[in-house]
Amino acid sequence: MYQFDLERYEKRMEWYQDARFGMFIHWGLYAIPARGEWVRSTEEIPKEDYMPYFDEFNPTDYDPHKWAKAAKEAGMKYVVLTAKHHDGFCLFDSKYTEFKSTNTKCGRDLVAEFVEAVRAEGLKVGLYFSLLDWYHPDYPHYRDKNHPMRNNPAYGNENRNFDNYLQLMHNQVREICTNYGKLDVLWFDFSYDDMRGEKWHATKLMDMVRSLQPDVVIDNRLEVSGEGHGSLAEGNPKPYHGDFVSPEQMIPPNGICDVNGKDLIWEACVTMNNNWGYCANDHYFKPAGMLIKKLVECVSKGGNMLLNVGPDARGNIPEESMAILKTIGKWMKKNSESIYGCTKAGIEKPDYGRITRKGKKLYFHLFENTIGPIPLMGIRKEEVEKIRWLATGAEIPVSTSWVHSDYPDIVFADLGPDPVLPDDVDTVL
Ligand code: FHN
Repeated sequence: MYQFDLERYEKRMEWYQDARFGMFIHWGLYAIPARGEWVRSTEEIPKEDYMPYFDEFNPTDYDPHKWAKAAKEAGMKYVVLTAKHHDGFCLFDSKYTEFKSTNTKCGRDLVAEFVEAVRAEGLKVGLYFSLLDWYHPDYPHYRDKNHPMRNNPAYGNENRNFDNYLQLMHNQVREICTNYGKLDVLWFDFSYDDMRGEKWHATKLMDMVRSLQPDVVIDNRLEVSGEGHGSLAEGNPKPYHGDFVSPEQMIPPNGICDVNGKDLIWEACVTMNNNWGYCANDHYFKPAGMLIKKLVECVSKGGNMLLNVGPDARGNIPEESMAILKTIGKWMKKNSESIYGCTKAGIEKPDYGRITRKGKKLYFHLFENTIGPIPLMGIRKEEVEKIRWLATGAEIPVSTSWVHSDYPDIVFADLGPDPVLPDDVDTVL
């Protein structure tokens, strides 16, 4: 009978909760059509029309050391790569399929090179594995009246042996858990409708994963999708509930807790533009300052942020993404102390920004200028030992003049002239 081992769970989650910030990488054949990772589905591309991309795939610029360095310089502590996405193409040398990178012109085990490069930069290694597989003849197509492809008779589900598919899926998960060293994160994706839990033989799968990678951190998508919180949140954890909740393209308004109000571990996965996989005509990229504020928001609510890049068909991270990573890294160089190992502050969010906490230290992130002194709401003067600008270490003297007589629990930190430009996020200790 499955027993949720709280002590072991909390131990394996320590590094993950300290890390707070990771890189997601969506990369594969779909980088060639360059219209996002769902292109085969959304454009109803038959297998015979998708295979030319397989024949062509040869990412001559692929250098995962560059990717790992970019993640490290951005202040990211872990990197999660799509070892296999829904199109079924394996970036690793699976013996259970011919649809893999080692059978393309490049002939390389892209995952093997990736894990080696990420570890060389001292970062934690994560692999994403799709539960869906549009290439496998026994994977059923999702019948959806609102989706043209799924009503196409060519996509019928007759004569499919789902157990055959599950055998392949479990075998491939065993391969990635066996052949690539110690994994730090395993990111399954995703459950939907009745395709969840034991439909994937999830208990058996989780038992196998835990036997091979006992301390790997696993997401909750054997059970739910990006919207759901799953059985851990409902107080009746299933064997496959996973270790963290994985909200997608959104930051939960108040963090995530279970039915008893206990905080749950969560990670918001976020794209830089509007696509996970490379999309040549998606030129809207979220400003770096906004993404910094979103990272602070996640941490101020007790969560992580997994920020995505989608490399192109040659293996290069788009220039727009690299520029964003550099700007974030510049901010993190001065302010990462207010991110790593931090969590909710336990006091009300000020209207000018957000607060993170690490032990007895509070980090006030000033997202907008205030008129005059900055009220450190919810703080009593006698509680304040010192105030410093995090970026420079400069003292901001705490003096009685800052305790507002009408609001005794407010300490004003008088930071002198405007300290914060609209897009420049800075932090006062
Ligand atoms: O369908 C996938 C999608 O392509 C992408 O991988 C995201 C990332 O979290 N997960 C699924 C959608 O929820």
